[in-house]
Amino acid sequence: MIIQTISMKSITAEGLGTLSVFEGGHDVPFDIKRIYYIYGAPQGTQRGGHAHKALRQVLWCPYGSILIRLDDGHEKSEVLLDDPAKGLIVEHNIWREMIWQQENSVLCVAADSYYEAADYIRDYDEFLKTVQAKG
Ligand code: T46
Repeated sequence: MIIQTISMKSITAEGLGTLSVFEGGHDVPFDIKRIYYIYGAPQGTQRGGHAHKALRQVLWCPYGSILIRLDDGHEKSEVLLDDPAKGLIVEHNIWREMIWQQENSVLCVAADSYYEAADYIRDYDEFLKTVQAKG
């Protein structure tokens, strides 16, 4: 499985912290239509457990540490988001799980489409059939 990460442009001002930035269509390979974020989760929280039929997203963790498990139906991989300037591109047809390594870690997501419940595959066997049918 090819893991696509981005290293955000980061500008540090002495004594004033760091500003990190990425742009849709430039630093990530799609335009951004929706942003959501997940916070207030205790350590050990596991979310996800689904794939998307078409949605493409970039995930990043501006605070804390979150393990992202990816599965394309053939191969599994893991990426640790523990650097506010690191982004992970998650393409469609990838089963994902997110596991909070640290309480109050924040997961931010920028997506290429508006929310659509019908775009989710929440059953793992259905996911496997979908990706295996595509070869
Ligand atoms: C994903 C991972 C990384 C909405 O109403 N609008 C939205 O834009 C989103 C993202 C969710 N929802 C509703 C649907 C559920 O009733 O919020 C509830 C929680 O969603 P879900 O259980 O899918 O949350 P996660 O953390 O398992 O997954 C989320 C995204 O849904 C998913 O697209 O890739 O984060």
